[in-house]
Amino acid sequence: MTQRFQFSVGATDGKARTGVIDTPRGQIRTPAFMPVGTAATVKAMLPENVRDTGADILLGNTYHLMLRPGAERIHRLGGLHRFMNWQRPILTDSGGFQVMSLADLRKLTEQGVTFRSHVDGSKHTLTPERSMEIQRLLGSDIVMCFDECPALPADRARIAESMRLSMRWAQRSRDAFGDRPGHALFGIQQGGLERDLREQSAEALTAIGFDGYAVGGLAVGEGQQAMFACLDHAPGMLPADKPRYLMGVGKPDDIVGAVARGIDMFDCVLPSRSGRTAQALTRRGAVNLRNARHAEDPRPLDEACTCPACRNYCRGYLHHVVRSGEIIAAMLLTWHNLHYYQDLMQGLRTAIAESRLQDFIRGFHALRAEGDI
Ligand code: PRF
Ligand code: ZN
Repeated sequence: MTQRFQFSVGATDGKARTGVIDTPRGQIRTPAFMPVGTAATVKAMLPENVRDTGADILLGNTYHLMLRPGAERIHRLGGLHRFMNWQRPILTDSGGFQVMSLADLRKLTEQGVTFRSHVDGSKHTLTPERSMEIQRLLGSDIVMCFDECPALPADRARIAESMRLSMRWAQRSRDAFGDRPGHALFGIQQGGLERDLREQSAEALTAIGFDGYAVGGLAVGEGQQAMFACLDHAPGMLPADKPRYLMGVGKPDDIVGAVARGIDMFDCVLPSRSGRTAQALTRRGAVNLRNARHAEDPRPLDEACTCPACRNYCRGYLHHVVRSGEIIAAMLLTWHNLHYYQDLMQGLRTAIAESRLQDFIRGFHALRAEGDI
């Protein structure tokens, strides 16, 4: 097992790449999807079953874990990997984005952000330095810079000022992170939909130097067309020899379009969250198992899927446990959705390796256009 953090590109197909990130806790095959384990659990799943779906890495959240149970407590209990029984790589988000979307009474200054917990109203401060300390206490393998993601729409002056603040925080994050062999620090590009601001952000981050680079500030309400227009140029501004991570994305078709534009890593609550609201994501699009049309359907959710929900149960059963509010409904649908996402990533990796990504994407859209059977 290597003690180093290292990204190597395998094959390319157009702007898309396959690769491997080597870490002391194991390999991450890219393009990669990271299931979200916000509160030290991928909700409704045992970690060994998350691995069974094909996940190489999970995402955790500084914001949630600092509030409950606290970073120092997790550290005393052996770190996040031991605490939640996931020994493979963990990437942690830095907290700023979650503060802005979840916390109360937020106050932003050059120093950082103070806020009140959405859990119990207690007062907290996050700075680049404290975020780096929390992510170190958690034992995160891939640490994210502390940044600010402005809500869109926002005017250009506001986006520019926010991006410059995030770049100053990126330098402070780099300084506070220090040198930690086997652990990686990723910078986060900001700049909204403004091409020149994205350029300036990429230049600032590249000058500081990171182990990987995220495209932040997208999927915040701008729509897929605008996001893809930005991704037509943004990934190419970031170093080709480092992983590129599109934060908080996305729906299956967002991921496919972003991979074709040069993104290597993704995270999104969609597969796990929709598994708890009766929504299955399949090759033919979304299927709501609450719908009465499934009540006496003896067929599996997806005859081509090898997950336990599809191998062992019919649509009529899944409909029944959804309607009855049974816990197994969330377990089975989350498992299926995560399995579907990992199958999609494997399909993308293989297609890129075999130089047939455009064919794969055509087939992906054709099956979705047919709709559920
Ligand atoms: N910054 C951070 N986390 C994020 C985002 C960001 O811009 C986004 C935007 N889609 C999701 N999560 N730190
Ligand atoms: Zn399935």
